[in-house]
Amino acid sequence: MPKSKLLRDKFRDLKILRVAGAYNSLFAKIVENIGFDAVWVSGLELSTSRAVPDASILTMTDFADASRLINRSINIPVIADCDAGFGTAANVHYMAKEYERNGVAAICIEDKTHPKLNSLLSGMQTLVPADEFAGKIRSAKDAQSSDDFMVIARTEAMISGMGCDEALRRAYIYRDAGADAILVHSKSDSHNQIAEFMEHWDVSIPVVIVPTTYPITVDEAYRLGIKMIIYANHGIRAAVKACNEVYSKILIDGTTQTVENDIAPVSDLFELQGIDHLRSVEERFVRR
Ligand code: SPV
Ligand code: MG
Repeated sequence: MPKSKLLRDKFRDLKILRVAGAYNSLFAKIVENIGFDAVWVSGLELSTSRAVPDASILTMTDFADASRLINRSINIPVIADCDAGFGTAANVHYMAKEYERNGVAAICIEDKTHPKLNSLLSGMQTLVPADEFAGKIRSAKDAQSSDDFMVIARTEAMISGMGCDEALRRAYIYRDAGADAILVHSKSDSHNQIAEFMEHWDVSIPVVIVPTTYPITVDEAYRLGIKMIIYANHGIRAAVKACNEVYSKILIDGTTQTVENDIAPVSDLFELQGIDHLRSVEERFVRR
C-alpha cells in the first residue's frame, strides 16, 4: 500500500495521530519501533545534525534526500517539513513532485518568507501575503499525481506575533486553496493560543500542532479537536544530552566502565541495522 494511502487511512481511523521527529534512518527506525504513527523529517533536527542553523542553509535537495533515505528504511509514513517551499510557487511545483516520487506521504509548507528562520528563534519571522502562500498550496496540489498525497499548510501567524485572528484568516484561505490539513504553530508557553484557535476553527480539515514550548496532553489536544501532534525535536535533544554526558564521563573518568550501564549495548545497533534479515539472506543464497 502506498504510504500516502496509509497516512490517509490513519487520519480516517485514528482519534488522534502521534508523530515524532527524525533526521536520519536510525532515529526514524526508533520512532517506528516505539509505535508512532509517522515520522516528521524536521528541518530543525536535520540542520542541527549538519551543525548549521535552521535558516535555509541546507537546500531543497538536502531536505528531499534525507526524506527519501528515511522513507526507504521504515514502513510508517513520512511527513516532510519543507520550510517555505524553498522559493516561489514555481519551486513548490518541482518540490512537491520530487517528494511524492521519493515516497513521502505528506509535505508541510509554511507561510514564512524564504529564506526562513526557525520559528523558535527571535528575529526575522516575516510572512508572505496569504494569497501568495495560497498560490504555493495550489501549486503543490496541482503537482501531485496520486489523490492520497497530502499537503499540510502551516501558518506562522502566531509565531510572527500577528495573533489568532490572522492565523484563522489565513487557515481558511489555505483550506480554500486546497490544503489537506492546517498546522497552526505557536511558541507560547501555554496552549492557550492553540485553544483559542480551535474555539473558532470549524474543523473542516484536520489541525496539526507542534508542541515544543507548551505542554499539552494527548487528551487535552483531542478534546480541543486536534488531529495530529508532532513531537518535532525531542529525539535529537535526548541524543545530544545523552552523548554529551557519556563522552564527558569517558574523558573525565578515563574509562568506559562507568558509562556502560547508561548506553545501548552493541546488540541494539545490530538489531537496528536489521541483522536478522542479513542472516536469513545469507542462509538462503550464500554458498559456503
Ligand atoms: C521543525 O521541526 O523543523 C519545525 C518545528 O519546523 S519548529 O522547530 O518548531 O519550527
Ligand atoms: Mg522546520
